[in-house]
Amino acid sequence: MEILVAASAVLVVVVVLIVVLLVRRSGPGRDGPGPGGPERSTGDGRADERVGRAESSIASGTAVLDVPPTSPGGLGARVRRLLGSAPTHDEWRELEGVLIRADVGARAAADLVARVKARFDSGSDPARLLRDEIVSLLGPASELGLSDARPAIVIVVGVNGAGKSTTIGKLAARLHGTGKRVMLANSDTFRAAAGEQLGIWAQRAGVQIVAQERGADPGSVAFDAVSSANAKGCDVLIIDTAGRLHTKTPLMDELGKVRRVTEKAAAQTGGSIDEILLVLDAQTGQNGIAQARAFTEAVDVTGVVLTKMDGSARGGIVLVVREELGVPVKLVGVGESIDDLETFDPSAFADRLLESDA
Ligand SMILES: Nc1nc2c(ncn2[C@@H]2O[C@H](COP(=O)(O)OP(=O)(O)OP(=O)(O)O)[C@@H](O)[C@H]2O)c(=O)[nH]1
Ligand SMILES: [Mg+2]
Repeated sequence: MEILVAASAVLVVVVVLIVVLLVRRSGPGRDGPGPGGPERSTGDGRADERVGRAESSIASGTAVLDVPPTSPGGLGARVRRLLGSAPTHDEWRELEGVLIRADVGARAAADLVARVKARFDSGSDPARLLRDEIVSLLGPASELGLSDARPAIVIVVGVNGAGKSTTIGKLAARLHGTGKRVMLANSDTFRAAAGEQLGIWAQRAGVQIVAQERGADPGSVAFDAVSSANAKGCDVLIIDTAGRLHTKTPLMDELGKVRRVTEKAAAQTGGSIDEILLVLDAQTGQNGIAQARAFTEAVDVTGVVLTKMDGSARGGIVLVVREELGVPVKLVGVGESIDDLETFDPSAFADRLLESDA
């Protein structure tokens, strides 16, 4: 009888122990939520995938150098996690990689890392330092420099579809809104519908337009437009040009000719070309630097307009353009409507880059 009671007591203890163990295993994390905890509970499949990848990299001993490229919390949060308070050489190298993946470009990335490293100490917030250095690399906000000549002249250049004509429409509306008399000139005599498209923008913006028949010499359109704008007392003439591949030498030479002819016409009216704006699509990535270099060599670009920043593009390319060519970003396109043009704000740009999913 006693043996039976003792055996039952042992059995009860064993069952209780098994139940306790099972409950603890199925509970919400044995050691609290941990870095991956909140993501799992969101039910976001991609987050689960990221956690999975992070766990497998921890298992393979590469956790530090193989941080998943789309960590939650954006680039800034990722930089904080990566560097901590005493970054190793490899972690600084990894920061360079993170920036390159955000389209910042190898040279600008190396420069930024060197700047952050020089200012870093154990109490620093690396994301804050990085943000400040991005702002400092971009330089102060740079307005359009339009002279008092009649007309002040802006030429707009860039590859096909970058957003030149749309930007011209928006810019015309903005200048018109400040009381300027604006004229547009269609030097894109190559594309069939170009004149019509620019005409629609002129109408929306409430400004004048000059155009010639398709196939006309783009240089003579620009030349005549300067005389016409001068005769009509216009304050600003904005010249649209055909989109062209920056690698096509004859097309780039043609652009050089438009600039020279416009300069000559401007000299006759006592003015000069005030701005040559290169329109860059924010989604372009590293090809943007090749575009910027070719256009700068052909026509001495004075500023960049970064378009399509209303999408998910980070626009890191402007850091490369600034770093390697010294050309400032002046305007930003944030949509397809006439009001969707903003003056470039380096601080806002840096904030956006650091908040972006890296
Ligand atoms: N979302 C968005 N779309 C834009 C922006 N700027 C231009 N676009 C669109 O980009 C497309 C091309 O714009 P265009 O202004 O015709 O480009 P373009 O450089 O003049 O093109 P080509 O004359 O053919 O070389 C159009 O669908 C525009 O609506 C922008 O800031 N945001
Ligand atoms: Mg166009």
